[in-house]
Amino acid sequence: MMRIDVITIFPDLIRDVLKYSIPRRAIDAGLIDVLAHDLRDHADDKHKTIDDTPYGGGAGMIFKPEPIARAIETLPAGGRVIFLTPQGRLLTQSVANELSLSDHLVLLCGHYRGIDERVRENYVDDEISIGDYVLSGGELPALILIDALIRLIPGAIGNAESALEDSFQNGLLDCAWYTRPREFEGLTVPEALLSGDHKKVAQWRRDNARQRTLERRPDLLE
Ligand code: 4G3
Repeated sequence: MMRIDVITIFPDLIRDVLKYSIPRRAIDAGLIDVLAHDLRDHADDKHKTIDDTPYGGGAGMIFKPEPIARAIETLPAGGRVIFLTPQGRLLTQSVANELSLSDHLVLLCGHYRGIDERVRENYVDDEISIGDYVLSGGELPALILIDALIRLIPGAIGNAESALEDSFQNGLLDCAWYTRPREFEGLTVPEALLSGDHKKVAQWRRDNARQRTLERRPDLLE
C-alpha cells in the first residue's frame, strides 16, 4: 500500500478534499493512506510561529526551517520528500506515472514566498510544479498530485475508465465522446460510432484523437 504524508498549515483542507469520489473510495478500500500533518504542531513557541520575514528585507514571509525539519523527522524514514513550488519540474502524466511507483511520499506545502533554502537543501528530494502560475499555497498542487497518483493505483478506478486508456497515456488528447440522444439541437452523432463495427469505432476514435491533438496541442505530436 502506498503512503502519502502531507505537511501543511491547513491539514483539514487536505482531508476534506479527499472525502469525495475516487480518492475517497481508494482510501476506504485501503489502496492508499493519506495523512495530513499540521506544521504548527512543530512550532516551538506558544504562538505556534512557523514563518518569519526574509533576511535582506522584502515583502512576504518565509517558512522557518526548524518546524519543517521536525515535522519530517517525526515521520518514518525513507519517504521521498516532494516540495510543491512554481520552481519545480512540471507535473505531466509521465511524472505522475514515475511517482506512482513510490511506496512513501512526503508532500511539503509552502505559502507566501516558500521555505528557507537550507531546509530545502537538506530535506527535499524533489520539487514539483503543477503549472506556470502562482497560487496562495502548495495545498491545491499537493491535492492535484495526490489525485493524479490515486487514479493510477490498480483497482482505484473501474475497468471501463481504465487509466491506461486515458488521454495522455498514449501521448494524445482524448477523442470526442457522445451519448444519447442521437440528435441534440440539430447535431448528430458521427455515423461510425453507431455502426456497431468495433474496428470502425476504434479507427474513428484514433483519427479523432490525432486530429484534435494536431489542432489543439501540436506540441504533443513533437
Ligand atoms: C513555494 C506551487 C510555494 C514558493 C505552490 C509559492 C504554485 C505552485 C509557494 C512559492 C504555489 C505550482 C506556494 N503556487 N505552480 N504557492 O505548483 O513562491
